[in-house]
Amino acid sequence: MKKLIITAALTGAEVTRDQHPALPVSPQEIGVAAAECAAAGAAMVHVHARNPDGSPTQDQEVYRQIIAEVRARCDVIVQVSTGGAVDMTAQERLAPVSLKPEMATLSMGSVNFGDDVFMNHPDDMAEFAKTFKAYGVRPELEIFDSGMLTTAKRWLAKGWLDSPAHFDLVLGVPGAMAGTPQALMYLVSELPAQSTWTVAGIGAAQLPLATLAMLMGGHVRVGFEDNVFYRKGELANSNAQLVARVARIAAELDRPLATPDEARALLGIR
Ligand code: KMH
Ligand code: ZN
Repeated sequence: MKKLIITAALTGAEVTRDQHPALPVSPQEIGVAAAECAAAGAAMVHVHARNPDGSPTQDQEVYRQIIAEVRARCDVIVQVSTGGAVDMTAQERLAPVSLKPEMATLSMGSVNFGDDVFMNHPDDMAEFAKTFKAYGVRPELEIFDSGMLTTAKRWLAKGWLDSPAHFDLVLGVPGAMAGTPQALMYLVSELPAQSTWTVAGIGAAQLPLATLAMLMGGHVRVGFEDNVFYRKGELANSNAQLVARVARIAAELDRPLATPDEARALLGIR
């Protein structure tokens, strides 16, 4: 059966300690959370950096510390964010790529993001894609809406992105594509052949879309960045608790979990 890559999106840029008191914020807390998620079955962590006051930052030094704290504890793939937060400049967002992380996110277009706009000007995206290539960083293409997939396909055809690509289908952001099975099935039907993909369902969409993705042969992202609840009205204890639930369902669905090295092979990470 096809191995399942679980990604834990540990912190994000928007979630606050008011929303979840156990949100990992410091590099050390992120390292500890990553190790707990690895023990629960995650092969990858998606990380965002924060300042000591909890505000989001793309400071390279903080990312360097995060990667070191994770590496000191476990062998999961560390995927850094270049999405950052909505008010950051493109140059700011790109900073952690020069650390040559194994993987980084690359958003494929602009979208309303709650009450804000997540801007990804084509010129900035082209600069991101060039920089990823220069540093040998494998991109995960973030798809928040269907037009972004059309753009990704154009860029793959031009050679601005390498094939086969790996996609993250982010569904349920207010202002973007809905967190529904229909939306997931449509996007998957439009993916280029040979692509790999994962789904990040936001809020209440996390568990149903994760389960559907496992059935469809895709991979799964869970974690506090996308959802802090275990079920309606009940906070999850930890990121690892959300990973462990997916791992249990995966066992029932005959999707053995990929180790970090198996995930590297599946995703074409050198
Ligand atoms: N914080 C969002 C505006 C990513 O990590 O690449 C963008 C985001 C995507 O989180
Ligand atoms: Zn993110």
